[in-house]
Amino acid sequence: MSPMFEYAPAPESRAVVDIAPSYGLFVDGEFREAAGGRTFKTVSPSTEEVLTEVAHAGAEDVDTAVAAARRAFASWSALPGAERAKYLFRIARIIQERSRELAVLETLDNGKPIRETRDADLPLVAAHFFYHAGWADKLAHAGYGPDPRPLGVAAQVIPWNFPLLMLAWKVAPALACGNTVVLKPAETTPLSALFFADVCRQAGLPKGVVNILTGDGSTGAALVAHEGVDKVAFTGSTAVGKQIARTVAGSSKKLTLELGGKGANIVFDDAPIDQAVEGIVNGIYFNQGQVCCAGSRLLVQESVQDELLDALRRRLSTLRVGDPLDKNTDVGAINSAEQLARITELADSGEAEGAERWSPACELPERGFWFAPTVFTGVTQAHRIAREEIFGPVLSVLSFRTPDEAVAKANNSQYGLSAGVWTEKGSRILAMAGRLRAGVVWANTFNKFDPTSPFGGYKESGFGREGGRHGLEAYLDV
Ligand code: TAP
Repeated sequence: MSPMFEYAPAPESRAVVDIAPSYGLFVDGEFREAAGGRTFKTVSPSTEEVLTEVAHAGAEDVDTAVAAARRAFASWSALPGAERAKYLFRIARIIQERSRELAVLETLDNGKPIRETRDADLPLVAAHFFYHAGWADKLAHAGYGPDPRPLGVAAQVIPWNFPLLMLAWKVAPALACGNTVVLKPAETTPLSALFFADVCRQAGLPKGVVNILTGDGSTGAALVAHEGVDKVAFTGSTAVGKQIARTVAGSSKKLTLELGGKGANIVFDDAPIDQAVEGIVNGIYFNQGQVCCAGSRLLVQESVQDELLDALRRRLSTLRVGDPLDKNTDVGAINSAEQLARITELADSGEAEGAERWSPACELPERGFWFAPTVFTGVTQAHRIAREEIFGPVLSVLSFRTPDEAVAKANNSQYGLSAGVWTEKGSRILAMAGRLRAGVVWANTFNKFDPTSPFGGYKESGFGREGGRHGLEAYLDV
C-alpha cells in the first residue's frame, strides 16, 4: 500500500497534494494493510467524490499497535527530555514546511474553507508542537514534583471537526511527557492523520512511538478497552464519552474527556455592536459551527436586540458559502451526510416548536453536504435548539434584561465548555467570568485558541484540561 502523499507544485487548489489510491495503517513505523484486509472509502464532503480507500483496523491490529507502542515506550520514556524535544521541534518545523499540502488535504477531507485550514488549523497545529517541545526538558518545573513520570501507552480517539488540530492536542503533550501513542482519527477524516504519520517518519521519530489506526467506532471501542493501554484521551460526543467512561471505570487507566458544548455568547448594551457582530459570526459560523465551544446561543440585552439583529443579518448576507478550496469562501461544507441530517432535524424542530427561522439568500452547490447559515429568533429556554448541541451553522437567539438573568440563562445547560462576554466594562467581564460555569470565557472575542491556555469543560462537557501547564497533568503520573 502506498503510504506517501506527494507534493504537486501548483496554485492553491487540490492539485497541491497527490492522494494515493489507498492507504494502510501506520504501525511500528510502517504502513501496512489491516490484518483482516478490510478497507473503507473517504469522500470529499463538498463534492461527494471518493478521495481514497483506507485500511479499517480491527481487534488484531489494535493488539499489534498497542504492542508496538509498549515496546517503544521503554526507550522513548528513557530519553532525556531535551532529546524528545528535538523530535517535537522537528515535527513542528516539517508541519510548517508542508502546511500547504496539509491545508489542502484537510479541506478536501473535512469540507472546511481553505482560509481556515491555512490561517487557523495549520498554524495552531505547529504552535502546539513547538509549545510542547519547550516543555519536554522542563517537566520537573511544571509543578508536579521533581521527577514526574509518563503513564505509558496512550489511546487517543479524536473527532472530525478539527482532525489535525485535535491530533496535535493529543499527540504533542503525550510525547513531550514521554508516553507513546495509538491514535484513531474519525472515520470521515482519516487523511491528515496518515499524512502526519509520514511527517513522523520524515522527522526520524523512533518506530512505535506514534501509531495511527484508521477505522470506525468499533476500532475506537477496541482501542480504549485494550488492557495494554494506560491512558485514554477522547474528544467527541457526550454519548460516546459516557460509554468510554463506563469502559474505563474500575481499571487503572487515566481518562480525559472533551465532549460537547452549548456556549453562550453574551452581548451587553454597552458593547461595540460591529465588533460583537464579528464575534458572533466567528463564534457560530467558523468551521460551519462544527465546534464544541461554538457560541451557539446568543444572549443579547433586550435594549440592543433589534439593532444587533439588523446588523447581524446584514453581515450574514455578505458571507460566501461554497467551494471550500476557494480562498474567498467563508462557509464550507458540512462534514458528512449523517451530520447534515442531524443539523436538519434539529433546525426543523426549532421551527416546529415555534421559533422564527432566517437565512441569508445563498445558492448552495448541488452536490455535497450543505447547510445555509441560519438564525433562530423567538427562542425560549425550553426549545431543543436552545438546549441540544446542533454542531452546525445554526444560531439560537435569546434575550435578557439584567446580568443576573444572563448568568442564569447561560448556566442553564447540561454543558459548560465555553462562553463569551461583550461589554466595555472591565469589572463586568471579571464578575461574569467568575459566575459563568464554563471552562473558557472569552471577553470581547470568541474562538481564540492558544497552546499556553488550558482548555476543557465543566458538567457534561467532560473533564481534564488540554493545553498549557494543566494539560501536562493528563499525561503524567503526578
Ligand atoms: P463521536 O461518535 O463521538 O465520534 C468521535 C470519535 O469517537 C470518532 O473517532 C469515532 O469514530 C469514535 N467512536 C465512536 N464510537 C465509539 C466508541 N463506542 N468507542 C470509542 N470510540 C468511538 O462523534 P460523531 O458521531 O462524529 O458526532 C456526533 C456528535 O458529537 C456531533 O453531532 C456533535 O454534537 C458531537 N461532537 C462533538 C465534538 C467535540 S469537539 N466535542 C466533536 C465531534 C462531534 P468514527 O467517527 O470513526 O465512528
